[in-house]
Amino acid sequence: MVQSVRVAALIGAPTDVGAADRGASMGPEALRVAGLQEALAGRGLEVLDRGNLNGPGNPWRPAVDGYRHLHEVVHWNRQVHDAVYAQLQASRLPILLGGDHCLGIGSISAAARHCREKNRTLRVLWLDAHTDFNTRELSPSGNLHGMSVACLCGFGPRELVELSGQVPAIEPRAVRQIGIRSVDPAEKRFVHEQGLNVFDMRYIDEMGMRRAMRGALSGMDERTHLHVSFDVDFLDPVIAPGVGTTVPGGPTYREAQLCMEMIADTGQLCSLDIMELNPAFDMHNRTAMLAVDLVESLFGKSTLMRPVDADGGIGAARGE
Ligand SMILES: [Mn+2]
Repeated sequence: MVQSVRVAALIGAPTDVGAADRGASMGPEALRVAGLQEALAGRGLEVLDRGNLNGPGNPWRPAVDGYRHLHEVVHWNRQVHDAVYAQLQASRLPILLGGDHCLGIGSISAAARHCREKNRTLRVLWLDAHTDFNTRELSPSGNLHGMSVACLCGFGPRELVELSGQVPAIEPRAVRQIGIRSVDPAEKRFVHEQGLNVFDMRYIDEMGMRRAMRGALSGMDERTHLHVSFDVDFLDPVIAPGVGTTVPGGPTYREAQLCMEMIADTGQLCSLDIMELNPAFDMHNRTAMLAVDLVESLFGKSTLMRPVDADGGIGAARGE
């Protein structure tokens, strides 16, 4: 299948107002330094770098009424929503360079608005160590980067929940979460109650990444808009130390590559977030370079040409 969108637009959102640690604000530049634009161009995409969005600094205050920095988080998410939506309207593939994962609210709200207008079905793949399904009642910290998916599903502060122009922006059944291994106790019950589709590490351990991805990508058709929200802490910290909230026991290099390659095989990736990269915790920008390497696979880089069988499985690689 040929991808319908071949022009990608990079949108930097240099902020960490939703995070537990400072430093994700340096993520966009680290991804550029690691050669993201060149890598995408190497995959045959035309790449426009729209530069960075602007917004308030990080006031580093405690939670008020259960939320930390709500005003700042709303400001940044409005910027992100408008920028991502504008690129989708222009038939480009927006790539949001985070920034912490609270910005997934703005990005996915824009995708949801776009899909509604174009009569397309949104499928969100949330690659993350965390479910990000907290509310202010459930969250131990009040950090909004742990509440993104709940906000998108209609649970959260009005200004964030309403961003897409409809509440909820998405239904839980539009989401597939992969790589999950850290969920707060009360959040766990809420995930279950709302019926979120989660392929956690136990599932990946027992069934393999291939089965998880087959499940996560099942039921799509030609009208599906696939949005990938890639939190870099999805990856095992042994290979990806450059994030604020490392959780041991994540996907290995090979598992992550397979995940990205299987998404690429669908040919339906229409929007992407690369989130939570934190250069303050990284070593020689290696996590940024790994993220770029994985994004290449996400856009179809593979070792050899592979025939895809009718079942969606692959045959042995052929070198001709
Ligand atoms: Mn996250």
